[in-house]
Amino acid sequence: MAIGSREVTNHTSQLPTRTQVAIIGGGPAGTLLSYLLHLEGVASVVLELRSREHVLGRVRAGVIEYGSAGVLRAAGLGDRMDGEGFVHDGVNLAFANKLLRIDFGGLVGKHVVIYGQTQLQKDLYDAMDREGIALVDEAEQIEVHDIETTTPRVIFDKDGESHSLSCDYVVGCDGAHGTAREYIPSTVSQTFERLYPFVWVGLLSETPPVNDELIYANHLDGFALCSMRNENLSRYYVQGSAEDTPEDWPDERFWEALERRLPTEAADRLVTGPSIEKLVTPLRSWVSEPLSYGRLYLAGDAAHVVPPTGAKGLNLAISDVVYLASALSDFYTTGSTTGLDEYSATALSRVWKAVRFSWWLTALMHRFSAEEDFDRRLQMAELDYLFSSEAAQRAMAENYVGLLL
Ligand code: RFL
Ligand code: PHB
Repeated sequence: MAIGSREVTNHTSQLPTRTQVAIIGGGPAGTLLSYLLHLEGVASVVLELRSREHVLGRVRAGVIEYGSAGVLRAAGLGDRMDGEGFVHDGVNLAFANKLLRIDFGGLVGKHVVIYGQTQLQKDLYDAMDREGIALVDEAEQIEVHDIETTTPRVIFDKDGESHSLSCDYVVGCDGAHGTAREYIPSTVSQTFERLYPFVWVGLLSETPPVNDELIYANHLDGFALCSMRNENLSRYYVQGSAEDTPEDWPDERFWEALERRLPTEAADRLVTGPSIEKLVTPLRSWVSEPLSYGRLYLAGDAAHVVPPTGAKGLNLAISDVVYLASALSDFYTTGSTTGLDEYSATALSRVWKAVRFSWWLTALMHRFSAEEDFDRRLQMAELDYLFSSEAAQRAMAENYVGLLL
């Protein structure tokens, strides 16, 4: 069978040829969507470019918002998160050698859960396997066809043969470097972007965390963040220059920079050790609108990227797919497309609030090289205001634990 210019070579394989929802990308957005759809009785197939080992090897997010944790529990995916994750009732901001604790519990009566994205991804794969939900890994050369019709199809290569999957809907969950969004015509789609002139250098080490809650530090040398995965696994980040590579940050340089940027009371407790992982990640805010076109929908990093400062990326992926699963389930149970028609606007309204919060926290906590005295004074005034105003702290707490879904 020829589709476009491509020949579908395999007619006999065990791979599915028809489903209700074809999902491109098997990260948290794609796999959670497939699982939520399964709970609603909707069939899907996930097509993932990489191997499972590769996906599980990516060290990424660590903070699960209050509402996201609720979604995972309601879906029956919360057991290991609740057993092995850490509930954090607050977060700390450091400035001028002082620590300010933002007390989530006291200010907004909520918390976040510290649980690695890698662990959540493993839980999602396990749940899919248990329920027999189809995931095709190492699916290459994915092309999407006929999204302007009611019978779209996706073709892809697996083990050197081309396959065709026909479906009712296609969802692009293929992350920031994916291609699904390119099927939305440029006459329709618009992107909004803000680049930041620095990177985060991240280090993972088998050492006890310096603090039992996260610390975000503003220092004249640059930003620093202390996070964790468990009692003996620390995750630290320091701000580096835009052109830095991991080789520019040998362990000694990293630890020295981190120690200097923390308030003395924390720095004195810092336990250093060899890094077991080091990464450099650029910071940007980026949104592609709209999130749908014809029968193609976008969710997660495929549609929007935020700087990690607010810990929002994974949480936005979760809220997008919650909206989308509910809209698709409505369609299959009642025939109504209202939820699907409104998906883009509904999701974008939440996305932009997280874009704003991540931008605000990034601007507040980093050292901008071209920073003028005026901008630095503004940063200091805002931090001073946060340190002294309960109203300002409540607004920060409300955003950090996550706005309502
Ligand atoms: P992912 O996780 O990138 O998954 C996309 C999947 O699609 C696959 N793919 C394709 N598959 C088929 N065909 C193609 N052509 C494909 N192209 C790509 C990829 O292999 C991949 O498996 O996107 P998703 O699912 O939308 O999830 C988004 C989150 O991963 C991301 O937002 C977070 O990791 C961001 N993030 C954080 N988010 C938080 O909520 N809290 C945090 O504390 C937090 N910390 C972070 C972070 C991201 C970081 N980095 C490295 C960017 C810390 C860091 C350092
Ligand atoms: C992490 O633990 O990796 C982490 C925590 C908070 C952030 C970003 C990353 O804002």
